[in-house]
Amino acid sequence: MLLLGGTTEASRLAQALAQAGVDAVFSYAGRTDAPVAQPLPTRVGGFGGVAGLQAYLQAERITHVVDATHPFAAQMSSNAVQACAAAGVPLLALERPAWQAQNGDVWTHVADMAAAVQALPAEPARVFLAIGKQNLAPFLAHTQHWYLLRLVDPVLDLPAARGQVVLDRGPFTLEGDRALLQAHGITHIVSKNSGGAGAEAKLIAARELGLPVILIDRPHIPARTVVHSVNEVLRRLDCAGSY
Ligand code: 3Y8
Ligand code: NAP
Repeated sequence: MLLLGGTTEASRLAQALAQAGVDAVFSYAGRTDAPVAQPLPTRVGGFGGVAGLQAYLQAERITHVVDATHPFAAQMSSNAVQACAAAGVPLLALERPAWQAQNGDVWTHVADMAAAVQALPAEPARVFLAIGKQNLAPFLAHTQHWYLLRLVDPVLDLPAARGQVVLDRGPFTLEGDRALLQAHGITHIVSKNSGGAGAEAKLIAARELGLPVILIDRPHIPARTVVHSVNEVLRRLDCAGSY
């Protein structure tokens, strides 16, 4: 089995597969300097597009692929759909449901990053940009705002007047995110609708503090079989070894 990872759910599935003695390999893109170690043999780096992934599936005699990548890893997921179809290898996606607004949430849903930039107010705000290190430039171009950035690796810094970088890998805690929002006097949060428990703390803290959240919709991913739990993946694997 090839497990396309990089999320909390992928790490949980890796634990279950290792315990079950499944012959699986864990795959990271290599986006961070020192990703969390996994209890499975691990490969790091791209495959080289659809063709590269198809060649990998054939060379490694992969019989099952689980795509447990992040909902915003749309290119990887699209490549997996195409390469698995071409190679005739069953594909299963392990995906967490999108977050749904609850009482007290002050959410503005936007379609993409550009729309998120436009959704910020004209007057100066103190914005927690919890979107990682990509896509920052369009936000920073609006110089009236002060930005709090949370990154995994120390890849950039900001002058104090423009904002501050916090290095943290997550999964995050409610206590930690509430303290972060209060310590920096945050007035707005920008977040992807990642779903899952690992990134949810900031939204719960925002609800408690009555802070507005600009929530970016997930990108489109081509149709594939989707399950929402590690147990469902294992159940499908057990049934005659096919999905
Ligand atoms: C390299 C592996 C685990 C997985 C943990 C989850 C939870 C913590 C929340 C905030 C939001 C953000 C970001 C985030 C979260 C989990 C999960 C998740 C968001 C690691 C990891 C890799 C990455 C890549 C990284 C991106 C960035 C996105 C930071 C490891 C820690 C913002 C997404 O510096 C970079 O280039 C970072 C790139 C893609 C988004 C971006 O566009 O910048 N994730 N994150 C994976 C690989 O190489 O294949 O380093 O250990 C994994 C996790 N990140 O095992 O417990 O499951 O979602 N990751 C977002 O959701 O908006 C942080 O700060 O509140
Ligand atoms: P992406 O834009 O969908 O993928 C870009 C390219 O990166 C892919 O075409 C592939 O390269 C390579 N790649 C992506 N994930 C890979 C994996 N697990 N193993 C091997 N190669 C991979 O991906 P992304 O959004 O940059 O995400 C990269 C990683 O970070 C993924 O593991 C994802 O689960 C994790 N992550 C992403 C986010 C996010 O917000 N995007 C959040 C949390 C975690 P080739 O075409 O060369 O094969």
